[in-house]
Amino acid sequence: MLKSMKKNKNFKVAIVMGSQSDYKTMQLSTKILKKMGIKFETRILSAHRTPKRMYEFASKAEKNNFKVIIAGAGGSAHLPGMIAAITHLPVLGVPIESKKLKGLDSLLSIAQMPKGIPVGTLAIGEDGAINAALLASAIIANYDSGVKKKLNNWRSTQTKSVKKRPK
Ligand code: RP5
Repeated sequence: MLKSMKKNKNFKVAIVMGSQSDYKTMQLSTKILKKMGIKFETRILSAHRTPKRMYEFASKAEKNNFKVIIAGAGGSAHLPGMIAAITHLPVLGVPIESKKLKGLDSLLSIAQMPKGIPVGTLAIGEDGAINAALLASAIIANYDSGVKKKLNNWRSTQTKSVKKRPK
């Protein structure tokens, strides 16, 4: 474990989203983090409608003890990429399933980052929100044995729940 991480085990994950309308999807990330016992905060930040708020958050995220940022956005989904441009913290992007293009717009917008500023892009919609939280948990698990145990239990419960034969 890194010395700095050992000293401060107060790890937090940020779950940010472009709009209230994204919360239905992003709430699934919160459910997973709760199960893993990981502290998190949720915020509405829009790259387009509230750019100053987004900048304020991203520029202070490390100082505020966030270790991973999950960012959900839909349509012209610039939020994850803009946050990644401001902070070196890992940013996991969740493409929200938009009404008009079913999230393909969000996916391409989040995935097609220029080299140099990465965003870890997840699947469109609910699967993406769940997997972003599992991935954030896997990152935190490297530094927190309690989270590692919970994550491995969660995975083995999932494995056990898969029936051998269809009914
Ligand atoms: C994006 O625009 C948000 O992330 C949201 O997915 C989309 C639509 O926002 P609303 O018009 O529903 O507020 O910035």
